[in-house]
Amino acid sequence: MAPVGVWVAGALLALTTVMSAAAAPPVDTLPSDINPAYRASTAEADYVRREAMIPMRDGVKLYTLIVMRKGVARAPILLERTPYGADGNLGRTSSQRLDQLVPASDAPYVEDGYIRVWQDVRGRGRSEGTYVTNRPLSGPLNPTCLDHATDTYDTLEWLTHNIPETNGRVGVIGGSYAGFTSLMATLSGHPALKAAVPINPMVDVWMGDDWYHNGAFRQITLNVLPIIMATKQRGPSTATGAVDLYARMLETGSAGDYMRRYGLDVFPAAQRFIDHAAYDGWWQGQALDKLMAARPIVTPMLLVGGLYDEQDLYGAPAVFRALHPLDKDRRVSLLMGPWAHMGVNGDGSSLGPIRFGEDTAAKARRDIIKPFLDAHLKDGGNGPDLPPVISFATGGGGWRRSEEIAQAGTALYLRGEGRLSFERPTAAEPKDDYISDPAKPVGVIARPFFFGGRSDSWKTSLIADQRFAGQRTDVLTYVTPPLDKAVHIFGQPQVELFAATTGTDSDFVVKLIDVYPDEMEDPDLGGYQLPVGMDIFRGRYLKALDRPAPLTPGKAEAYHFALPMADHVFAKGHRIMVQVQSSWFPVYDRNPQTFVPNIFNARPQDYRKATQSVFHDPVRASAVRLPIVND
Ligand code: PG9
Repeated sequence: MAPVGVWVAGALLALTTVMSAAAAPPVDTLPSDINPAYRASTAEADYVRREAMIPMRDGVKLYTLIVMRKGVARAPILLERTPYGADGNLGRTSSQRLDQLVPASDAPYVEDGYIRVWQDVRGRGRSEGTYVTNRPLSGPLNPTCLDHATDTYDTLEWLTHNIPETNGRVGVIGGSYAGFTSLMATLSGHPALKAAVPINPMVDVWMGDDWYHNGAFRQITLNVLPIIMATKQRGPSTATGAVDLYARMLETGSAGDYMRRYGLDVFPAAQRFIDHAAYDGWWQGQALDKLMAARPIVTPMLLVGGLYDEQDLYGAPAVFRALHPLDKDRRVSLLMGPWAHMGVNGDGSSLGPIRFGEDTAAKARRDIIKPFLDAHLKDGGNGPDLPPVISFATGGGGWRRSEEIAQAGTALYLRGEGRLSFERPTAAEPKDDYISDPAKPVGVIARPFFFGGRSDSWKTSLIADQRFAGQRTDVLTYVTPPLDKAVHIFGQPQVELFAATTGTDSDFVVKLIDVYPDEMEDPDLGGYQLPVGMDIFRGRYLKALDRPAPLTPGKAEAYHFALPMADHVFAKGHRIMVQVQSSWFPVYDRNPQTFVPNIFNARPQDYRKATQSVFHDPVRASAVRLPIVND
């Protein structure tokens, strides 16, 4: 039993505590151990780091990070305007060496005395102002006089007058969204802009980049929305957990249901996807290839595309196709490599199980991209006189320099008994049918489909072995005999599909595939069915891309659409395959196969089976036209 005195002291302390709590809150008087004066770079750092809030013409200031090796002079500037956080570009490692801090693909530039600049676009990161996703050019879709072209102009004006180490020559570079801002920069008209390297740029997000392909909605991209729209800083992707999105999206329903389930419908951009499901003025007015073709080609440009870009497969070739015929001064070149999205900045030795015999990305960065920038940005730079197209042919073709991209002139016909032939059908052949069931959509890859993280499925989805699909009864397969000589295609194959459905809406997916021999040096490649070009067309837009209309049940219609640009050699002994199917999940939302006003709001009962028919007869000769080149 404690002495009475202790009890009394305890009672007094408790009383004091109660009284003092009633009187005033406690104060933490300990000194802080945090010192914001800390700077990672010390006197031994080999670089200079500056930050600027650059004023735009409306007074909004954009956060701009400027780094360069100590001692540079008459240095070119390489600018990137990003929504993903400018100040995140000095964090590759923790070092006093600039070439160790910047992204690996930027090390050669800073090592070679470039001034590297990253800027948060208006309204993102540490920049002021209003963020508008892919802010349209000033004009019918943007009544302000403020866009990425004007922000670039004002930025270049400031950089060339406030960085004494510069030689006054600026290049812009960047990928994906920053590829979009790089293209917008070429419309700025600033005289200091001497070169642009748009990498996997977003160009037309309805025809073939991020959000739709020929009207089929790329719901998988919805997972990106919180990253760039939830806060000014880079946010997380959609909070689904690490799950098989094939299952999760299937159980959820329509793409609109997915938006609503995960709160993505709060974003104005998400609502715009629903409101502008067709190729209306909203999307047509932002088609950057067309906008650029309507303006003079002033800035030398090296467009970089990936043959296996799971996100922006369309953009770079589309801009090239639009500008090349107008490019009298040979200012525009296209570089295509066997890369997934942004793969040119990584290791280009392989993609999935496919190996390319060299690090194609390192070669492109070292021997093509940097010499292009050196020539246009360094004092006394000249050349290189790049050809219009530089491309790496998969299938063993290697690098090639070309004046033109080939036209798709050679028809490969779908024939009876699953044959594929260069011979057009001359006699009647029965149509081929399959039952398309929206409850069991064909996967983009064999399940599971993970988004992001270490098991990311998206990155290699365009190079995935297609044997999983060919086994399904709702996928039609047509294949040639083993080739007696190599067939090299270099351009966009053209689909000419004669098809009917018992439904009133339908998607058709056509896939051009290289079938490897059963026995290969690398057993993993034995019998591999390598996609060479694949795409989808949403039937409701058959008559007009801007006005959906129901299909007539049972009526054979001609579906004509392009497959993505390919540069591929079907080697001797390989076979060429075409697959036809009516879903491509979970990357694309399902077509309910009954015509509804807006598929984003399709109800469970709208999703119905349909019997699809593919015709291959003398009149309705379904085919894929190949852009064959003679090496
Ligand atoms: N093209 C990608 C993207 C941007 C914005 C919305 C959706 C996708 C990207 O920039 O990575």
